[in-house]
Amino acid sequence: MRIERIIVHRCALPLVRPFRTSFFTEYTKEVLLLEVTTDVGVGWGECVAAPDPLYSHEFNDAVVLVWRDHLVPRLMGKNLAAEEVPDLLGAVRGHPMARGALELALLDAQLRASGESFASYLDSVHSQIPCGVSTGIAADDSIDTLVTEVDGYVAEGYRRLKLKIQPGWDVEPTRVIRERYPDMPLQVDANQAYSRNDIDHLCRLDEFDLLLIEQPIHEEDYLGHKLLAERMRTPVCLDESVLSADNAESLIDYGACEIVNIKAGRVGGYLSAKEIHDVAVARGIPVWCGGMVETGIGRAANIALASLPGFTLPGDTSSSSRFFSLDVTEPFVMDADGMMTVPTGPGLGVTPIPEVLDELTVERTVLVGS
Ligand code: SMG
Ligand code: MG
Repeated sequence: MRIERIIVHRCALPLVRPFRTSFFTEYTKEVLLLEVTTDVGVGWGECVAAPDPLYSHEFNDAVVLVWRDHLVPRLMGKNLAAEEVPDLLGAVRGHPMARGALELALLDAQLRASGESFASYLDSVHSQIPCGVSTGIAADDSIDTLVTEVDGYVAEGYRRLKLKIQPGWDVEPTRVIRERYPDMPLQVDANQAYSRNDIDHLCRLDEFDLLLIEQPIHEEDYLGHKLLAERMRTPVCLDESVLSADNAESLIDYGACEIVNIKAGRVGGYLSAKEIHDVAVARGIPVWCGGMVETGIGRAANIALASLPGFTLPGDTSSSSRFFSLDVTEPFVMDADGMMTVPTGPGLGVTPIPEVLDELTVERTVLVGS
């Protein structure tokens, strides 16, 4: 496969409600979609970076520069298979979201040409997956607002709830939701908002019978997570700390985590995501598919990934309508039992709807070709 043209579509999708985490409140999803034309056809990729470097160091303007000056030039003029992308880009340090999006677009093009679905390529074992939903911190700091939002998700059929927490918004909201839904699988995500000095406080969450606590402490504090895991009954799950298969193996064997959140963008792409899955399965560690408020392009890929056998916990694989009234692809719709059908068409099985893409695009940059 030879790359002939690359277009970056910078899109802005208004969110149905603000998404507030311990580090940021998002009102509009600004996303870079990559359209890569090759001699075997077109492929699409989504970059999960945001406009600002708050979830991780990556951000959209930097991604475009890294693509243009460092990553794309290493792929040009070569007859390549998508599986060669990680090695071809290997000399460049960091920027996993940027490299992952390029790899995804080339995988999509390659699979469309061969007629195979992304799920089948990844060795999927399920045609449907159970869905969880991530609930932000209430924009007005009100537990009533949280309850209204959660009630809506439960009525829609979600099989697992995740609450975003931070100091001052943790024990009480979790208690209210647990008392209201005693049997609902429930987990919390702090996005690094605590430190190893907060272990006693975090242990107060043990009484709520949570599935897991996600990334409570700074991403580089492995000892802090290990100490917490030794003290807390609730399993400790890592998100931001997990960057590669070797790093996942180290964190698991060191005792810093008991469950792994897999997000392809964070780990450099779906091939690396699958390696992490395999490492975790070999150690009996459950994994689940994280989300980065993806459009239908990234959502399709995540749903395929979540259908691998080691994904034994529901992922942040909600309906498109959880975030968007208008998605760039046909929307993903969870059924009333909280299950999502895994796409079966060639490649990702979805493409942007041209008129909708036009409507949502705020900038179009040609990186290669004309
Ligand atoms: O796509 O459902 C989704 C979002 C899930 O909470 C979610 N993601 O740390 O896990 C996480 C956060 C990061 C979101 S930053 C935009
Ligand atoms: Mg997280």
